[in-house]
Amino acid sequence: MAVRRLGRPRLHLREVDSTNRRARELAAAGAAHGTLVTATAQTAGRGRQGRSWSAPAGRALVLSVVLRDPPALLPLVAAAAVAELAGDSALVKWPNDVLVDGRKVAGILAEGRPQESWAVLGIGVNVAVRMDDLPAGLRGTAGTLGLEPGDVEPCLQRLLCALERWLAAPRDELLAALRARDALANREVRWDGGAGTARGIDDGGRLVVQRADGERVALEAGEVHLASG
Ligand code: BT5
Repeated sequence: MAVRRLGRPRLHLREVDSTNRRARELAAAGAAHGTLVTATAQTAGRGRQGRSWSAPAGRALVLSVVLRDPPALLPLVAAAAVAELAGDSALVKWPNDVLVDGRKVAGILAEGRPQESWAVLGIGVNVAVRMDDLPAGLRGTAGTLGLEPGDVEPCLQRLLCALERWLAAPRDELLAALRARDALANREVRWDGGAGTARGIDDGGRLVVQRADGERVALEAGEVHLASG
């Protein structure tokens, strides 16, 4: 079996503002592929587009890993790995929200420097989070794996193994796995600039959406919302 490269070296912090911010510093300073930053408590976790991520101390998995020469579909690779961790019933809301019973159990933030060919992949998973641990505004949409604090570290190890496998997997396998877990398939959605029905993920990892007039558009990136919620 191939030697696992993700997670070595590992910097574990008792408390940090954002593991992604810390890992980006390390990446910019030349950290090796696989360098991992984890934390027990993250006080200013970041989401996409300036949003924030809540991670109740000791109950959530928060990690950031430095990747050299990351694949083009990194967010989808990460989503496949996180969905595997979250179990057979987990679905992926393109491009990278992982849902269980329609609730978001994990968030993924891939940031990079294409010109320097590195990325920092940040993942937060609600491993043992109870709804009362989260801000009231999230209790209607957030979900949890429902495990115990002692499961955070085993989940990290499982996730790193899954990530390594999906990073090495052929694109058609990755896309097949995501299509089998597509939370948006045939659902009514809204996106920046339109509304319509989601029609699956194409061979380039784009989300295909169909407008009411029948025209199909492939979305490269960005926000897609379920029209019903
Ligand atoms: C994400 O952004 O979902 C990416 C989150 C990435 C967090 C990890 S933790 C380790 C690493 N270090 C960091 O600083 N970040 C990464 P986005 O798709 O923009 O979603 C953000 C939204 O998710 C928020 O505006 C909330 O509505 C919701 N949210 C925040 N915390 C949540 C939680 N614990 N569970 C479920 N939903 C949450």
